[in-house]
Amino acid sequence: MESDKLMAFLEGKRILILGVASKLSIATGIARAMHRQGAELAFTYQNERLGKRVADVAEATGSKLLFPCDVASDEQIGQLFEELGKSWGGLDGLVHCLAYAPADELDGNFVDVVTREGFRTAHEISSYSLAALARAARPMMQGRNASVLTLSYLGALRSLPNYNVMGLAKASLEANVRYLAANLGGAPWEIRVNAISAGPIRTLAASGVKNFRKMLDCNARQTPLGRNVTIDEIGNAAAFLCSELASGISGEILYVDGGFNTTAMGQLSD
Ligand code: NAD
Ligand code: 0WE
Repeated sequence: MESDKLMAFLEGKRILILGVASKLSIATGIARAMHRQGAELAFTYQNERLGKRVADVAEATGSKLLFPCDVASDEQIGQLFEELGKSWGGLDGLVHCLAYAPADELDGNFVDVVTREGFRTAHEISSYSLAALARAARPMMQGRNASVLTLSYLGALRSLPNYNVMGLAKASLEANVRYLAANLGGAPWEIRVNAISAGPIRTLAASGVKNFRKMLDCNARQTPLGRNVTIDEIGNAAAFLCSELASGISGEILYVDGGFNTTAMGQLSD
């Protein structure tokens, strides 16, 4: 117990987490890891349907701060920080763990299924929202070595079946990280902005995807670690990036994928 205490590296930090939808969410793994490191947490939920499950995760991580926020709404983004400001004077971390494209955009050849409307929605929810949230949070995050973190995927850089317009939105999200890092790094803001590019994990968002089981098996076999990563492993890397241990890191995309992105030809099977 004593040694746990010595190791806690988010003690005294207040961190807002967006994107919990279930106990399997990557945001849930991040919340648990940050809680273990002594952070104080607040959460948002997209709608009332998800509110109960977010409340369970909040309770398990010692938090009573829950706010609605659908990132499609400028009003809800503004309201979120107005309400959060009533409990917390400052904010040390913002964790953006959400993405959305209409389901029919993620099934078939990109060139056949992409639409103007699906493209707009995917980019608005999955990338634009990071800039909108960072701008709204900026006054609360100013001058305290705060950090913004988002979640990306290798489909930003490589094409793969069915990921389609989400790949374009993740490419935009990664550029978004670099521009926000450039704008918010210096005085008076001193805010770091980074992304974790996670390997595939079975979550609610993934369960809607055709053949996801097959993809997970194929991915595990081609990964240097020989297995897929867990939400707790993403959580530990996220806790590090939002801590003083990462004070020199900004504009970075950190791969937490068991090494998958570093290989070619995978493993030869006989
Ligand atoms: P998840 O379904 O648990 O979480 C997705 C979240 O997005 C949900 O909480 C949902 O409420 C939220 N969301 C969607 N539209 C929203 C909106 N308009 N307003 C507010 N919230 C909204 O799935 P997950 O896999 O944990 O996804 C979290 C992040 O991780 C996403 O950015 C995803 O792209 C990324 N990611 C996932 C994987 C994977 O394989 N699961 C791999 C790499 C990156
Ligand atoms: O970013 C993601 C998932 C993003 C996602 C998933 C859905 C499914 C349900 C965004 N929008 C929706 N909309 C829905 O209606 N991942 C990295 C996980 C993922 O999703 C894939 C993948 C992988 C990996 C979709 C196709 C191919 C691979």
